[in-house]
Amino acid sequence: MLNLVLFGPPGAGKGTQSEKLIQKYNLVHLSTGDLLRSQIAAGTELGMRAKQLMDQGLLVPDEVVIGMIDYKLRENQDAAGFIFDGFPRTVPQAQALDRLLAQYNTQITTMIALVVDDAELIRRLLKRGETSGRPDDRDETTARRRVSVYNSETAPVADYYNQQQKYIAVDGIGEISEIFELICQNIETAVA
Ligand code: B4P
Repeated sequence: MLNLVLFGPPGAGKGTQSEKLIQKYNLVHLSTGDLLRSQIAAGTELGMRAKQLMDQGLLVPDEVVIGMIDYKLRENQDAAGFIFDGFPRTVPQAQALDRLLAQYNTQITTMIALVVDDAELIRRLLKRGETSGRPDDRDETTARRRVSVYNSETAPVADYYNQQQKYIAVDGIGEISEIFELICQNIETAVA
């Protein structure tokens, strides 16, 4: 089973690269951002609570996203593997993911971290905001807050996987197709 964590700051290209990876490796795509936006679109109570935090560029509570991933893993027990996009975003989420996967006698194969500098991230988020309609992309203050939340709450997740010797950094600046090739080369080295 191939279980990938695609990691990186907001706007690093996790969603962009995930779309390509799921096709190549036949993986189930679990994006907590997409799952939360579906809850918002459906107008659920969970979605309404998440929206207040997401619109400000803040993280949704761990138990909410862990519960969503737990549900999706149970729903997809026949999958060839998973790509976790935007999850885990905190160390407790990473620990919970290990526990959840252990229930299915599997584990994370590798974590690919997309490395992009803050100025480029802000530029991409604001550019996406011109067309996405996403409230969290709408202004520079919110975009900067998201990058700052990443640096304080999410960056330590890289150490968690580094300690397990599963951390691989990939330069996330350049052509989307070139970055994809680099990611694939690293995955193939990791599973060889
Ligand atoms: P997410 O939906 O995960 O979104 P993201 O971090 O904004 O973006 P991503 O890295 O996927 O960027 P993309 O490919 O789109 O999170 C949204 C919010 O949900 C969070 O802030 C949080 O509130 C909440 N949330 C989600 N998961 C959570 C969790 N686990 N715990 C708690 N809260 C959680 O790329 C961005 C832009 O760059 C696009 O326009 C793209 O076209 C462009 N781009 C991509 N690659 C490029 C390249 N190589 N060159 C130039 N542009 C590129």
